[in-house]
Amino acid sequence: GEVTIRRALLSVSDKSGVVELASRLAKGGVELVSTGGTARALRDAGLDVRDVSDLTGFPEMMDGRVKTLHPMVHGGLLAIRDDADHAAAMEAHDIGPIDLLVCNLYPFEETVARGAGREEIIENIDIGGPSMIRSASKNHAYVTIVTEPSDYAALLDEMAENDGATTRAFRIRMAAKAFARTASYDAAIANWFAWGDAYTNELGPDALGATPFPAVMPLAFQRQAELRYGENPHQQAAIYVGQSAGAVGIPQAQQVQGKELSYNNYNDADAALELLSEFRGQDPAVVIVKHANPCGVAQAPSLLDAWKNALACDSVSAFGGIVALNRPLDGPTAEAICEIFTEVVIAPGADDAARSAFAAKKNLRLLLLEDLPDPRRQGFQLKTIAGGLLLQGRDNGAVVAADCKVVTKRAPTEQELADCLFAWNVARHVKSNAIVFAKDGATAGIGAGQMNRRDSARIAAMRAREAAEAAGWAQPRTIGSAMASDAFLPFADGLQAAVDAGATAVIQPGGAMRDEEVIAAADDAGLAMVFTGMRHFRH
Ligand code: 93A
Repeated sequence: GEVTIRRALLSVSDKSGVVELASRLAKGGVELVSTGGTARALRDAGLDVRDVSDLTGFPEMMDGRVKTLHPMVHGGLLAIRDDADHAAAMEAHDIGPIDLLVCNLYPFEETVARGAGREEIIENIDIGGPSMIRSASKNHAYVTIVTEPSDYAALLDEMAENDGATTRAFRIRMAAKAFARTASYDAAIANWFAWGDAYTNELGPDALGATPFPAVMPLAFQRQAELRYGENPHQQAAIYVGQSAGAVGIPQAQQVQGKELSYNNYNDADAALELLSEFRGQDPAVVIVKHANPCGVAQAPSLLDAWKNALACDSVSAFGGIVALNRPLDGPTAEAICEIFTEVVIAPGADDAARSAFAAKKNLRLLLLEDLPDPRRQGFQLKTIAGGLLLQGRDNGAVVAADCKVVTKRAPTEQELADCLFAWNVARHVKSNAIVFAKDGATAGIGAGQMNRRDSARIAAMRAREAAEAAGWAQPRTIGSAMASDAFLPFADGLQAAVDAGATAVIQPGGAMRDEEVIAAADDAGLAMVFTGMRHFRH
């Protein structure tokens, strides 16, 4: 079980903590062998180090591409110590055992992330390091592998507790970690070839076979945190982050105050951020999300008014919601938000007055995220199903005024068209079947997640009526509003729902068998209707 460490090979790109580790090893009588840069760092600190080139009898060559790829290294890592044949081979070739490998890799992921050129990226594909890590990990019966500076302390503790040796349990734990590291490293490389390089090199993605979906999907995500629990308390959960350059999302946000984000918080906050990103660079906008669906969205000249209008849409559902704003928070808006129970607030910044307003709400999580993600960015969405994975490109399709085809006798007024597009941009972020009424840059009623479109429309209209009662308005805001439907209205009854609610304009994809009937019903009621030609299912 226990193996005493007598000789260590250190070869690290990230040199943090390596001098401290090596001196502690040397003090314990461990012989140090090292590659060029690492050896230099150790020597500079006054340590006695043997060069790997001395061990192999070959110089490090070809710009360092070949330095440790040698039987003197891999024999020393892979030999089964108590196998007679292996021992004989070691004896015959004068191969000394290597008991500890400390190795971390050329920074491939970081090189890609900072937008380096192709040649530099290729040069940062580490070959010798992963080879050694795999050799050492395979032979964990005898060899200890450490791939992260954050594990140096654990290694030293382990050796201190075991008289300079490591236990089998420790070596297995470290080997598991090491193989996960080489797997994620190779996944990052494969991802870059498939989805990075393929789109920028002179051959283009067709060189890979004209599909953006590789035959085997490599995933390279790092665990950022373990979460208290999943969607329900009896489910375990964790959050992982990818390595893509310039990623902007909830995992990248700075948390200023409040408890740790829960699984549901991440999911809801992401939904809020994705919807808010539709208002990137536009007038002040506020999004309130509950259970991954918006329950109020508004845009106004002031952030405070946007908040009030968003809240007025459905103040019942907003309780315990997630609020996302596209402008730095000011004191009055923060105070207004504090009047109702809110789980998470996301904003690009918060002034002192806003921060002190929130400080009184210990549990409220305040997240700052300077940039909003580009709503039209490319990307992939992944979903697990029993026995498999579904992968699709993210829904980055966009509809602008020029795409809207007027199909009724009456064309929408400028205000109606603006409300149509506002409702449309919200509807695409509502779980299907989605119906959204909007007026004057604010949602008036939202119907989400129903199995038929007419029910979604009824719920949206009912919400608007209840909001009017709660606010003491003379009439619901659906009167004179625009209605958006995320997919085509299959029957005239969906259109009738808009008429009943008092809407004067409708935006929908069109393309149903009974479009003619739906258009006729709109004309009969004097409604203006536009077709987008694009639908936005979201389940
Ligand atoms: O270029 S390599 O793929 N060829 C090798 O033979 C090799 N051996 C170790 N890269 C190689 N390494 C890597 O060099 C290690 O994984 C480590 O990241 C780095 C340490 O180099 P230095 O000690 O010169 O800074």
